[in-house]
Amino acid sequence: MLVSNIGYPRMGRERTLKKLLEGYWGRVLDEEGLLAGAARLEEAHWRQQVRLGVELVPVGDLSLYDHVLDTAVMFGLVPERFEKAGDGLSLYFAMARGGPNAPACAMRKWFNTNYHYIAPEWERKPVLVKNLPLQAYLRAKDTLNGNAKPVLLGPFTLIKLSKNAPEWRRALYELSPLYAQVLRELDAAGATWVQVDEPSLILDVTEEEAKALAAAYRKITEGLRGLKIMLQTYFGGLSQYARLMALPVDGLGLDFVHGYPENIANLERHGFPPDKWLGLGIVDGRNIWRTNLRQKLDLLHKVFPYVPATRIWLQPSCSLLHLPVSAADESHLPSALRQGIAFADERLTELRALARAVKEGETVVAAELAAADQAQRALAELSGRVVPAVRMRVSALKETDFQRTAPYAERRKLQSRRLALPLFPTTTIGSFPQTPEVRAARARRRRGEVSKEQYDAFIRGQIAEWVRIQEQLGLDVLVHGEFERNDMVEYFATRLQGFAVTSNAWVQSYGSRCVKPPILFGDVYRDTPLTLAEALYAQSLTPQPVKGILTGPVTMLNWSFVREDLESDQIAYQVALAIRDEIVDLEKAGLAIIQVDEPALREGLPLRTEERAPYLSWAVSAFRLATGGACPETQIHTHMCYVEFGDILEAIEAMDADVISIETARRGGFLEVFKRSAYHRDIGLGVYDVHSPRVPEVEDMERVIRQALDVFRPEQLWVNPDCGLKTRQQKEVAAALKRMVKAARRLRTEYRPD
Ligand code: THG
Ligand code: ZN
Repeated sequence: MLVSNIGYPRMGRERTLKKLLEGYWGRVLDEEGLLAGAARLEEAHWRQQVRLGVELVPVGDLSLYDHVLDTAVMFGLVPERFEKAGDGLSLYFAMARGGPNAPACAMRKWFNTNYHYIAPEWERKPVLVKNLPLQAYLRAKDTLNGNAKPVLLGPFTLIKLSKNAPEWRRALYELSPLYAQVLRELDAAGATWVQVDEPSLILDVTEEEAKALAAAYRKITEGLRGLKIMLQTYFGGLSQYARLMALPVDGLGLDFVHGYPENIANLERHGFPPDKWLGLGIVDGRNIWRTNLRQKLDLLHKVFPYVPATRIWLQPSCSLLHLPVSAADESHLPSALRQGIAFADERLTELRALARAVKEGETVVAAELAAADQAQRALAELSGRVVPAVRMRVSALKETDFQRTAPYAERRKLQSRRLALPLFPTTTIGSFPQTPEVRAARARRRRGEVSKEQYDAFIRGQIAEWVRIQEQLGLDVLVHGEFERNDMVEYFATRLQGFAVTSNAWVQSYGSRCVKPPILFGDVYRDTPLTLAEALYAQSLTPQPVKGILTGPVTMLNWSFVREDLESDQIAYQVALAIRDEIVDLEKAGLAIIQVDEPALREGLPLRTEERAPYLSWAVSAFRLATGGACPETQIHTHMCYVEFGDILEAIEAMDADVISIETARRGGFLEVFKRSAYHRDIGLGVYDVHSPRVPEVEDMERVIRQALDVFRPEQLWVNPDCGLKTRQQKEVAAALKRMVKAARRLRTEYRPD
């Protein structure tokens, strides 16, 4: 039995890779400096994994931006528009981030994680440009000796994640000889194992696809002398297990955490090929709770009848890319909580303990087992884990709590009378630029260099300035600007009971960008208002309506590390009740419009179709519970980003918000979806793309509105940028909004209300 890893967090404990990349992009570091820095980081990660007992160390997993992009470039899948982008790093980063006159390749979510990959585009036939796993293997050989396991994204998944790939059989046919070449070169260089990642195999794979894969893998692995293939799947169980276990590879990596109990059932029903190795994903690579080692030993004993220990590698359920590096940095957490969590390094330590328990007997690791037991107990007894009042409130919920007190049509009348807004009302999504000044003030407050009073006064100054700017621009519905918030989820988590915020638990989101997901460890409730002071202050400065901005319950869950001892719906309802209380407070203070953002509602959608309906059911209910306490005269908005919403339009309707704004600027085809559905509620049109520094023309925005008028009635439409403006420059924002208001006014004179 060997301890194996599938991938290690790239950024490093001090986010070294982020600093290297941003240094390179900001031209304070040259190419040589970047590559040397990355090589040092890579080697440090290898040594660390060896130190922690890993016997098969993944190499080639430290990508400079994204491993899917690496694979695309390796096979020459470079779109025409990057012809002038040079080669090497400049081409690579142009594809990731955009180059002169060449928009970046699309960024998409990596399965149901918070990691984003760059989607390959097939404009030409793939060719083998460079053998990246071979290069990684040669770099690692001296440090790791026989323990280096090169990692490579497999052809099936590469095709599934690509844009404009040819018909999949043809694409597979084109790629097979290239993969064969990559593997032959690794074989010749003396590599013993290669990990070929095929996470797409956990999706709904057809029988026909499974058959075609067998032929492709036969071609890919033909004539290899010593090199063995571990076909690695993760994020779920295999629905085509019986066919896939027969693929001509030497090992099958299965996820027994997110694919539990499906993969156990697969073993029991179909057995395991006696000539193959099993990569047994046994500790969680996605969530941070310390492993119940005894439970996992039981699991191992269920596997042994089908696979002997000598043919098993113990692994995390997936790459550790999705975890922070080390829980040792979180010593400020309550000690029971600190003891109850495990990040990447602690996961590897757990694997070693499990392997020793099997090989040397449980007494050898008695101390580890006892500590894990103790941690489970401490976590269960953690202060705040169970708050009876919260449990009682949730269990007493009635159907009417999930409903507004008046139907939409009636609310609409009441709200339009109260608000008396013009046709095509203008607003923004909530945040205004987080200038260096704002960030510096927050940093000073964090370090205790300024008092709370001084900091609050600074924030009030920002709010006042932007209320004045918004009035001058002529916007109809104002916002306070969110200057007090860093990441919205982290901000709300610091103010809610039941959440803990970490100090260094960074996880890569895309490229050099990271997030620090809060830990939802206990029963959630609100003991003081979350946003009231800032919203109220803004409203006190203006007669115009100010829109309160809150983060919805589903997004709070999807962007946090969430406890596993309570069902998701129950947790979501707790968060929803806290938000519901805040809405009531905002209402009492006189706010007439409240937006509850759910940017992550779509991304929580389970990968397998059969799990989607139950998810959407509780997700929609949680939103309805959060907003159901608002009186009919209060207008509830919601906002969603990056939504492929064609498949959840019914759920969006069921949320029963009065107004919805969707990030649309980069999505053709969204009008089609709405045309088909005869959507009748108000909709905030994202009339320009906030992710581009370009200031749009009045005519561009006018065109977007006119196109929408083919599908919507004028009375349905709001006019706004397609997302928050926190990453933009102050000057750009004012210029763009000025033109946006102008576009709305032009149309207003044309379409007077009847
Ligand atoms: N918040 C959280 N998760 C998210 C998003 C978010 N997941 C999806 C999407 N938005 C990812 N987008 C981003 C955008 C910007 C950044 C991270 C993820 C970002 N991060 C800063 C960085 O890495 O420099 C760190 C910010 C900080 O200092 O707090 O800019 O919006 N939870
Ligand atoms: Zn958005």
